[in-house]
Amino acid sequence: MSCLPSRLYAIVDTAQTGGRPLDSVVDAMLAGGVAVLQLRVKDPPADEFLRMALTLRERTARAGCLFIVNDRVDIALAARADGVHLGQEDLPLDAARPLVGNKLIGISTHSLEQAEAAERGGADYIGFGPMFPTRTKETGYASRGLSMLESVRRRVAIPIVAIGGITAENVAQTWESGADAAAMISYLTRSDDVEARVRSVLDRSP
Ligand code: 3NM
Repeated sequence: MSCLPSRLYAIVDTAQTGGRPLDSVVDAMLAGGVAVLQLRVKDPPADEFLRMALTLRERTARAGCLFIVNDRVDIALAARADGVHLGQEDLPLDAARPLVGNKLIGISTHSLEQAEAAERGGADYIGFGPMFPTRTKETGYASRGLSMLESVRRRVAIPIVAIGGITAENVAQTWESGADAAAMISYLTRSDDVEARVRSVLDRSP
């Protein structure tokens, strides 16, 4: 049983809301049926990050949606999130686990070795990417592509969340190549109709 209840892992990035209030973007995502939501805020003051996280915690709880905080264990705990997502340069998994207890920990990975290390270290799921070219984040990696995703799938048993450049057009390929879920930022939010974008992805979900 995957710890992720949906094939779509939506990320709301405060730099990618097109100037709209965070709450309205999130409400549109939830109205469309998002069941896993991550809050991503780059380099914010902690008090601001926490305020946003608390607002999203309330909204996601009401909708029965899993809520994950990106990068920051302290904010995830203070906001009573369901989990935290950590990059390769964030707090290491073995330091985060005792703090987080049985909340979810996801680890961003970009290679087979990193994916295997995250599983060995007790991650609940991994992100794997960038699958395709993306302008949302300077990852420092070339596109990993579907065949690398298939290789990771063969070697790792925990849920895989594919990320990077995923849209309604290519999402099914990521699921077919072994991703349990697909993470999306700009495809969902770079639109006037966020709810319709969410539905367009979920409608393709097997
Ligand atoms: N992490 P979009 S790619 C946040 O490869 C992030 O780990 C990546 O945004 C990784 O859906 C990425 O707009 C950006 O392409 C994803």
